[in-house]
Amino acid sequence: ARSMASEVDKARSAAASAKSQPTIFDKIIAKEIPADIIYEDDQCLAFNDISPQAPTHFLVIPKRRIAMLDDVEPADKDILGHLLFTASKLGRERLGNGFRLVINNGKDGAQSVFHLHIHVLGGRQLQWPPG
Ligand code: IU
Repeated sequence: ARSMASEVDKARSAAASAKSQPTIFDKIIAKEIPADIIYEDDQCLAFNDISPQAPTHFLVIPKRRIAMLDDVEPADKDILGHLLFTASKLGRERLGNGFRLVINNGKDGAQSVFHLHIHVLGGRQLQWPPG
């Protein structure tokens, strides 16, 4: 039982340390690698997704890294509100027929980049439920 627990602890701490590493999105924020940036302010950045899943597909991310929804705290409420507001504003400006916001969280949510991001998708009729 003790060694099982320690394997579980190791897996947990590996996951935690992966989550604590900067991602490619930090390099995009720092303009160290190029991205097709469509909006920027002091708190957030929006750029077109490199692998679009709809005619319009961009991401809205906080400049201060939050890895995932699992990690959000009461102190993050302002930035969470700002991200949702900004995604909505850009969505209604660019996608007059409607759009979808998505945040993937963790393994079952199919999250691949551990820097919180809101997907904004539109430009075609989206289906429900998602895959
Ligand atoms: P996810 O929610 O973590 O599954 O989505 C990550 C998204 O980031 C995904 O849609 C990628 O195509 C996108 N992306 C990107 O736009 N630029 C990059 O350099 C990388 C991922 I890495």
